[in-house]
Amino acid sequence: MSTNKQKFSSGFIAIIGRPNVGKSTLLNRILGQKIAITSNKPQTTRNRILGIYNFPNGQALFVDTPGIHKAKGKLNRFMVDQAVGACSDVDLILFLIEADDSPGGGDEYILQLLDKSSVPVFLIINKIDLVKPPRLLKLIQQYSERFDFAQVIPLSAKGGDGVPQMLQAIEPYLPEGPQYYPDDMLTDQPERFIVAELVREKIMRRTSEEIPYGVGVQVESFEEKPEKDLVVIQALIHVERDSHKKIIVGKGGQMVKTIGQEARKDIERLLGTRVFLELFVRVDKDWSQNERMLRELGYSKK
Ligand SMILES: Nc1nc2c(ncn2[C@@H]2O[C@H](COP(=O)(O)OP(=O)(O)OP(=O)(O)O)[C@@H](O)[C@H]2O)c(=O)[nH]1
Ligand SMILES: [Mg+2]
Repeated sequence: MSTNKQKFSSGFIAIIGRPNVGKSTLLNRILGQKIAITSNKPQTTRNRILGIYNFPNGQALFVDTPGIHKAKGKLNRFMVDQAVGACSDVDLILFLIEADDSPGGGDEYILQLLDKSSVPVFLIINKIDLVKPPRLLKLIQQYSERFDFAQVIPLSAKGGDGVPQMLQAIEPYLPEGPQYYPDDMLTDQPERFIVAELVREKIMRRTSEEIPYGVGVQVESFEEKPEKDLVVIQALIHVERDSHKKIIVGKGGQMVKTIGQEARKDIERLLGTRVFLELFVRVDKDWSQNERMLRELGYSKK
């Protein structure tokens, strides 16, 4: 091996923060492709989602996490555990906040977790498109007084401003290490998982109140028909109540049809083929409190 060969570096980077601050939007922006679902409602993400980003001589493994919040109920406790658990065994933590918000109790809870950790933390101030510079300066000052951040980076995950600068700042924090995944891989999530998530995203975006929080989606069959450039997918939407089923199905099946059409477009883009998507809606009363159902839907560590 030649001695002047450049070293390769690689490492894990957790993206954490309160719900709805833009963690998943940032992951998608870093990758330049949508692998994590997003919505304007809190608690959209429920699992850890790995995104693989390649530098010329390094590989950064970003872990998007559910928003950290006061969890009530089994599903929410699973979500928060996923996020908190993602902060150990990483090389860097990106703590995301929103530029148009002020420091509050939710962030203080996260800062107390960070106090106990020895991993370097970047404060990422997202959504700078929503504020004027003086506001930003005040926020930087308030947070820097409270915690010793390795770096403070303002950006817009949605518009992209500041994201290249963030990536540049991250690279030196990657320790020397192997290339964990091939160059052309974006995530280790199975396609089936992302497909189910895309269906759930459309439901998150199309429904309101408690309905989106009681929805779980499962891909039941995924059949590739390469000779027809087609994938045939059947997915099951679990809801908690009859009244929720009624709303998701909609008048004359109109709502579930719209959800299916919107999800199909994203799935076709993801898979690069034509997709035939069939959706079924089933009532599983209070499934989100049921250990067996949680496990089946991937919301359990066991
Ligand atoms: N204006 C503006 N909106 C943004 C920006 N980044 C994200 N958003 C919006 O913020 C909302 C939440 O984004 P998500 O990426 O789903 O947030 P999250 O932190 O992953 O949320 P959870 O998964 O629920 O914890 C969405 O409506 C995004 O479009 C940004 O830079 N500017
Ligand atoms: Mg998210």
